[in-house]
Amino acid sequence: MAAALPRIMGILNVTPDSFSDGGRHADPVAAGMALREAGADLIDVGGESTRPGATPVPLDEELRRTIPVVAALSKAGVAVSIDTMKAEVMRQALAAGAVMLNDVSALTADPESLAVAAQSTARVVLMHMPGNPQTMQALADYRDPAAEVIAHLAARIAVAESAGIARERLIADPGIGFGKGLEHNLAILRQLEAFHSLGVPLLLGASRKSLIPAIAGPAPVADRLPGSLALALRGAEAGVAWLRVHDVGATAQALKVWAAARA
Ligand code: HH2
Repeated sequence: MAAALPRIMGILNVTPDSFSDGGRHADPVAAGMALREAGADLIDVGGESTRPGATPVPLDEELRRTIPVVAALSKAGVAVSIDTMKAEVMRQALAAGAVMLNDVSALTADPESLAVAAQSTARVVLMHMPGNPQTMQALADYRDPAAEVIAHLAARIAVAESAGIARERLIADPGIGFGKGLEHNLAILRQLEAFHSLGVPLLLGASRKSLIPAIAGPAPVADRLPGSLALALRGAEAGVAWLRVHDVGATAQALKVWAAARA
């Protein structure tokens, strides 16, 4: 029997400065519902851009942006994850109904986030990023990118487990574009299967990222759907459990057609 298709995490950035959809949603709740209609299994709500060099957002502002959206979508029966590095945002998002915590710092940025995650029953995405969004590109230095990212994620999984987060709740993500140059991203994508050695489901977030024009030539963010689909299918081929994408309907179609046309 063919392996299960990846599930789709639809991106809902409620930020003025996200690299691809910043400031686009006049009504974020309606935008989230539309992503669900288009085939998203879960909506990832984020109130702080993590693009290289992005300005950190104060706690109050991040709460103001995200919590009403998490609450409204959860109330409408939509599964929601919260994309944050702040324990208090996690805490309030969980209280508002979030079922997944997505932390690009793998629960390192805030000393309280391990405990908040441990006390919840939510799924937890641990992503690889060296340093933080301000410093990560300067830290893009690897001899064997895939092996080093796997080792970092294995260490974070061990820390999470010792803090009381059951392995069954963990998801690992190589963090495409986070403190990585083109060659590093490509090495990881080519060796994606090796990440299964971590023993937890995998998530891939490559949608609209700058490796696409770096590979294929200049394309503004709005014109990166073909490359995004190619990367989503690479993730599916490698057996990732989750794809984090902006273009939910197009990704769902690509996955269905790809799966049907395989043996
Ligand atoms: N990428 C971004 C943000 N959060 N979370 C996970 N788990 N994996 C990723 O690859 C990932 C992520 C960056 O993309 P986006 O949300 O579109 O932009 P921004 O950070 O500028 O809001």
